[in-house]
Parts: sequence; structure tokens; C-alpha cells
Amino acid sequence: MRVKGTAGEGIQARPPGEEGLKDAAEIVSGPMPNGGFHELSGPLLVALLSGDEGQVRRLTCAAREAGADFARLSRDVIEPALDQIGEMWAKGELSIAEEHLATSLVSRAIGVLAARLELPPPGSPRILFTCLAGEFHELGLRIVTEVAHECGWEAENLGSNVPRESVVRFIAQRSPQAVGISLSLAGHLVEAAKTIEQIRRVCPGIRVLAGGRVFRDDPSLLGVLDVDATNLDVVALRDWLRENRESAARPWKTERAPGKGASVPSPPEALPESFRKRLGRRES
Ligand code: B12
Repeated sequence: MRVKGTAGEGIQARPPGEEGLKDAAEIVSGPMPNGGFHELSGPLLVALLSGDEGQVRRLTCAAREAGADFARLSRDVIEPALDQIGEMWAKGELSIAEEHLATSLVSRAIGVLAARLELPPPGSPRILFTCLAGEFHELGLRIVTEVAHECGWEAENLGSNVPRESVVRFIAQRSPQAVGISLSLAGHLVEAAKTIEQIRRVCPGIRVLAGGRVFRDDPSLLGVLDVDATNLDVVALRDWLRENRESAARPWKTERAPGKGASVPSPPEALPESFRKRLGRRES
């Protein structure tokens, strides 16, 4: 990625009107091997730095309307803009507040697009996404959850900073077909290795994936983890989810509702133990 000018010279100088946006398209540029929607990442960066929520939404919607799925939107448009935000923050050109605002604007725009997605039907395979203890970078996780929805998987997202015991217990209880762990910091690799070992013990056969910023920097780091697929950037994850959807699909149990003729899905075995006991007491 190439950056023209400093924040002071180029980026904050102009409100992102039509003309400003045209110029802004040149702020972030770089080779995109597979073509893509990357020309929108410069304008997105400007909109994020300007705190212009309307423009952030227009740009992300424009990418969708031009045919970008969530994976391409993220890899080609969002990742480069936020990488740039991270670099500017690291150089002291941006405050923590400005970086937080940028993250929250992207998160809100993703929410708007996600609300238009149809959720996959019952019986679709389920993947659980989570960050581990101490990992606060959860925006990537938020996006891969929508990638999975778009690929016809039920996707659950536990968000940031989830203790190992809790992740492992949750998986033992709900037996998803796959789990995806997101890491942005290399310091969390050991925790990831321990977690994966315990997940495999309580849920044999589960497919384990890992991804995130740390592997974008150094894909060879995935080699230290016991995972089922290597080198998964967000687009490769999309392809993996598509390819494995059929083989992972699970049967959906149905039963007669008490006192009614209709067939309704039974409460998933996944309900918390304590709540299932309460339900059982009411039904008996
Ligand atoms: C936003 C941000 C934060 C926010 C996160 C808020 C949030 N709600 O997520 C906050 C303020 C919490 C934060 C904190 C810190 N951050 Co920070 N942060 C960033 C920033 C600017 C953007 C991250 C982001 O969302 N990127 C966009 C998403 C879409 O990309 P992504 O996370 O890579 O996810 C994609 C893929 O990786 C993949 N993917 C993600 N998960 C998964 C999972 C699976 C299974 C698969 C297959 C794929 C996959 O798909 C995603 C979608 O495209 C980055 C800059 C950067 N270059 O990444 C720094 C950055 C990651 N942070 C950094 C640092 C240093 C920190 C702090 C240590 C700062 C501090 N001193 O406090 C703390 C650490 C907190 C912690 N313990 O986790 C450094 C890390 C440097 C390093 N190499 O270790 C970076 C790179 C900034 C920099 N240039 O120095 N940060």
C-alpha cells in the first residue's frame, strides 16, 4: 500500500464531497492481484478520518452494489483503510479516539449491510467465531461472521476477550461443526494452541480454523497451530465455507409441539443446562 502525503497535507484538508473523493481515491493505492474494489479504500479512509458516517455507508453500499460480497468488501476496501489507520496511530498521527471512531464507523456500516442478509435456514452447518482471552480486536471477527452467513452457515460470534474455559465449555455444549479463532497479536498464539487442544478433546471431529491480522502479517505462523486449513485470508475462508457447507450440514430434529398439531423445531440441545432443567420441570 502506498500513501501519498501526510495526514495534515492530504487527508484532513478537504471534506469528502465529490471532488475530494476523486482525489482521495489516490491516497491509498497499490497492486491488487485479482482486480477488486480497492479503489474505494482511499475514499473510505478519508470518510473514516472525517468521521463522515453517511459517506462510510455510501461507500460500503456502493461496493456491495458493484458486486462485492462481504469477503471482497473486507479484503479490498476495509482492511487497507484500517491498516492505514493503524499505521497512522502507530506513528502518533492519529489519536486513540480517532482510531476508535474509525473502527466503530466500520462496525456500524457492516451492521447496516448485515441486516439485509437473509439468515441461513435451520439445519445449516454452524460455525462459532471467537477471540481468546486478552484479544480485543473483534472487528475482523464481526466481518467473518457475516461472510459465513453469506455462505449459508449459521454463525455465532462470541466477540473479544473470551476466557478459554468458557470457549471450551460452550463448544462442548453446542457441538458446532467448526470453530474459527481470530488473533491479531502474536502473543496470543500459545493461548490459541492450548485452546485448540482442549476444543479437540471435548468435540472430536470439529473443524478448527484460525485467522486474523497476525496471520496476514506472517501466514507461516499458522503452522504452529493444529488447524484444518492453512493460509486463510477472508476470501480463502469464504471459499472454504462454500466448499465444506454440504459435508458439514447437520440434521435438524423436529417434534410435535405439546397440544398442537404443528411440527416445530425442538429446543436445541444447545440450550444452557440450567434453562433446559427449568423447561423440563414445566413440561412434566
Ligand atoms: C482497531 C484496532 C484496535 C482496536 C480494536 C477494536 C475492535 N473493536 O476490534 C483496539 C483499540 C481495541 C486496539 C487495541 C490494541 N491494538 Co490495535 N489495531 C486496530 C487496527 C487499527 C485495526 C484492526 C482491524 O479491525 N482491522 C480490520 C479487520 C477487518 O482486519 P483483520 O482484523 O485482520 O480481520 C480480517 C482478516 O484478518 C480475517 N480474519 C479475522 N479473523 C479471522 C478468523 C478466521 C478463522 C479467519 C479464517 C480469518 C479471520 O478476516 C477479517 C476480515 O477481513 C489495527 C491495524 C491493522 N493494521 O490491523 C491495529 C493493530 C492490530 N493494533 C495494534 C496494537 C499494538 C494494539 C494494542 C497493543 C495497542 C495498545 N498499546 O494498547 C492494543 C492491544 C489490545 C489487545 N490486547 O487486543 C498493532 C499490532 C502490532 C503487532 N504486530 O502486534 C496494529 C497492527 C496497529 C499497528 N500498526 O501497530 N486496536
